[in-house]
Amino acid sequence: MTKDLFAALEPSVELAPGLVLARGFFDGSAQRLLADEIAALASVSPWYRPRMPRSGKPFSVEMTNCGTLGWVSDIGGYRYQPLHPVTGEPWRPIPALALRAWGVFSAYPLPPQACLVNFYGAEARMGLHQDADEGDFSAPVVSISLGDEALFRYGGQNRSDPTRSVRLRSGDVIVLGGPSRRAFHGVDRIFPGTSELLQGGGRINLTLRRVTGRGQ
Ligand SMILES: O=C(O)CCC(=O)C(=O)O
Ligand SMILES: [Mn+2]
Repeated sequence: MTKDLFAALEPSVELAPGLVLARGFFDGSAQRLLADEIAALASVSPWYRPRMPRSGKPFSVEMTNCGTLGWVSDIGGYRYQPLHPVTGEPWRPIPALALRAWGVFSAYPLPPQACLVNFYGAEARMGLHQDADEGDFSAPVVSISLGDEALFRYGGQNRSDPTRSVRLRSGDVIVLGGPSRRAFHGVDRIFPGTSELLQGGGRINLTLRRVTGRGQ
């Protein structure tokens, strides 16, 4: 499997300082394995629809997590927590294939603690935001795309900075590190029917994160 995985690897492109796109990092068989692992984990840590802090407005994406901590959002705010907000059970371990991407791209000595898993149906999107709820910005965020293609928008450290867009495909990995660790980013739309990986269509995105600093 290792050989297959790396056979598909194209050179990474630095879209902006610290913002790296590794096209096709996961080949078809690795994508299949990872999608099956996500389906298995979602059967015990089910998808739920988070809500915006204060307004309580539902997200258009559904979420679950794996790892020791999961990112959740509800009327009370954003936070990381060790238990699924609906079942009250601990999150499942992060799949080994996802950890492999962290090992290749993070340049960080410790494993990720959190892996947020987003599901985008045909109409789902994610507004421009920063990943800023973590205690250590020296670790990057490593993001894996599976299923339908997505229009990913990225900008600078300020919401008003100019943005550019790139179309992400199944198997691509994006790394938000260094000067781009807190770059604004979001998903404007997905392109239904562009992948047959997920039964019923849609897109899954996994983001691997370090939540606490090295000494914590
Ligand atoms: O779906 C994506 O590609 C990005 C997801 C994201 O930015 C997040 O979950 O914080
Ligand atoms: Mn994000």
